Amino acid sequence: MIRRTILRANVKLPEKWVTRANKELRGKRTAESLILRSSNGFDVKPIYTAEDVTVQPNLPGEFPYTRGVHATMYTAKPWTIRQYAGFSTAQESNAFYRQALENGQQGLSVAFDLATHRGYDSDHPRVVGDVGMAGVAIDSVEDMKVLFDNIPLDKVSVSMTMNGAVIPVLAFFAVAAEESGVPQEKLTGTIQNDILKEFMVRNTYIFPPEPSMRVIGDIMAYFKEKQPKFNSISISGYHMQEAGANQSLELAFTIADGLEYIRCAISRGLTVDDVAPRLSFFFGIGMNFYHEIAKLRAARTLWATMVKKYFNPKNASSLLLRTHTQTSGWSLTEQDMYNNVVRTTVEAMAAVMGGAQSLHTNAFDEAVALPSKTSSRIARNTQLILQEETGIPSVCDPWGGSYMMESLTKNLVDEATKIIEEVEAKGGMTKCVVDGFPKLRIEECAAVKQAAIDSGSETIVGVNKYVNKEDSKVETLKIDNTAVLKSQVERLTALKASRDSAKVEAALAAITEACKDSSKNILGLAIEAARVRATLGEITSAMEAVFGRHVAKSQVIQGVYLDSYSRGGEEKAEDMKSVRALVDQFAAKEGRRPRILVVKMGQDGHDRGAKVISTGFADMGYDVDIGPLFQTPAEAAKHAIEADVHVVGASSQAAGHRTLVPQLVAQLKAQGADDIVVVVGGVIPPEDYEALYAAGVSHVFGPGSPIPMCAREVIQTLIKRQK
Ligand code: 2CP
Repeated sequence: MIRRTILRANVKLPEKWVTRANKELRGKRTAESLILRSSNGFDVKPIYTAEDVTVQPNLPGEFPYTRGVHATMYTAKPWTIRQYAGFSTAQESNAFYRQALENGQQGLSVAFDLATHRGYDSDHPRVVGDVGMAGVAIDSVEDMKVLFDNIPLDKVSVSMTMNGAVIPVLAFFAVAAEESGVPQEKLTGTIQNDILKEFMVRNTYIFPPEPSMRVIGDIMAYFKEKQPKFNSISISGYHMQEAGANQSLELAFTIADGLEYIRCAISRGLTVDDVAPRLSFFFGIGMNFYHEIAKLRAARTLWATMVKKYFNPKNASSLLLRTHTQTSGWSLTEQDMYNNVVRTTVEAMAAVMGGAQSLHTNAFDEAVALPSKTSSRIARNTQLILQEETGIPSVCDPWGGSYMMESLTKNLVDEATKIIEEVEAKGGMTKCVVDGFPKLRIEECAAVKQAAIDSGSETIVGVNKYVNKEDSKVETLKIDNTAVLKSQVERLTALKASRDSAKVEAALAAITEACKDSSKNILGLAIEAARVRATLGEITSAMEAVFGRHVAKSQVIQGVYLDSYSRGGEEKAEDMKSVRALVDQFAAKEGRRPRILVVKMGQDGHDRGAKVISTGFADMGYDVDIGPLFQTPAEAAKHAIEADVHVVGASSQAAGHRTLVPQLVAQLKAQGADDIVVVVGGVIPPEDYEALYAAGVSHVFGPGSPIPMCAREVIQTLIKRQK
């Protein structure tokens, strides 16, 4: 059963104020009607007073660190400007990093392509559409050396967003540094390595949950001995927010994941103080300004309190929640794209007013493409302006003591505590992830939010209100996927021809053996394999031989979209009914409901859009089938034919559509099913529409397309075909 997360603040308003407010409102509204009840499940009162504050927080640097992990915070050292980037080849990404560092960036953050994330070498047939597209392609230590060429790894800290193929990537990094003269003990940075949230939302896992936790245990143990300055995990709520979680779910599941990682370390014979000081966090920062600041304050409070309660560490550093933050990618819109600069600035302000240690600001064009040089510069400069022009860093926890901020912080702590206790009662996050309850809670939140936007009850400027009718076309960066693929395949061929195959085979066999024997450390052996030039795909396969590859189950939630959309008013309820009537009309003639298969092809695991669309279409009477993640076009076509669908809807968030969708259409045709209508939705730049139509796609729905409109256009097409 799905339970709605609603945080009802103390909605008592001061009597004296209510009298004044009602007088001012002259009977047009009541004072109580000014309480904001937003779709994220939180109430915000129009006025807060001393009565709302039950706890006055300690100073920054004091338990439970609500006001910050350092006494001096940004007055002594501002947050790190750490922009997440990577695309195409290692050579191109290296040039980009070096220029960014020259222009004010302070730390690096590597984005790998989806093939690398999922443990495939660039020449694997499953990844033709993914190589170099959403990040940089890394197949071996040779690529890693090019990536960091002329970057001093003993001075610049490096974050790497890697979870599935974390073992080969860490191994390549260590060997690349070693061969450039920097020993492992001097390396500073962070590896994301947060596999639990991958099963909930991000989906770039490789192995099933239990062996994945074994891998994390190995990494923590290895770092303690050999790479002690490196943060062993970046426990990430960011992706939960991107997938639709509200602040309390994001907070609770992230903190609960952190507790589970400490338990994992303890089960390996480590102590809380061996690992907790090098656990770091990562939160998303969206447009809910006050709550986002409160969320970071609540996160520090919760972590310190819970780690003390469950593990009672001796080292105070074990209690500190240090966090990276990123402005919300989901809040960016394709429509009137320059509005995104403003959104990102507001979100960045919330992140630093909340006391983040490190920040990535999104580029305004990321709603449709990888950032261009210009948009990357504006994103970086947004942070430089906040640091150097505004005076914001000159005060620690500037909102501390505000009636509203202290009240919101406490509400979030209380609500998240309830959810964490629910998780603990179920046996912790690994168990919850396996039974799927966090994923469903987040998906439900996403459907409610989307319906509120589609119905107009929540405003998105330029999308559902104040729409710009003039042309505001923006030039976006294009990656030549075919050229990157060709260059990677050539590099792989040359590597394989030049190495000692017997040594590679022995190193890989040792990894496979270690996967069967938990007293051995897989990372240590992978470093040996990287030294003799084993590839990322080979190291992954050596592990997969024992661990297997995880296949997730997808479920469609029903009812919540309809419910939330209908709250947008009578006109909206009628709108849904009229789509439903068309669906019924089709079904009456066809003898069955219109059936749609929603597919995700390639290695793109971002499934928020696919899930929300499935819920919305199901609520409008469609029969919905969701394909498993990571299908090839041939597999998707076969699935569509076997499920006897009328429509295939391909959801694309990682630029794979240009290669994969034409292949899907061709596969349907080749398998004699060209009567199946193909529609595409997601992050599709306008200049790609024509090519998709030419390939045989019937509709393209870009970001911000309301679901009832999509459902209506699709059913109208099906009805036309019936005649
Ligand atoms: C900082 N320091 C201070 C003070 N401030 N010392 C005294 N007084 C102060 N006021 C010290 C710290 O203790 C630390 O030293 C050093 O300065 C560096 O500061 P930091 O605050 O730790 O910053 P950092 O090195 O940048 O580290 C920040 C994080 C780290 C959060 C701990 O984990 C990090 O950089 N994470 C980034 C993760 C990331 O980029 N992820 C990519 C997301 P010591 O270390 O000696 O204590 S993109 C993901 C995409 C979207 C995806 O996943 O798909």
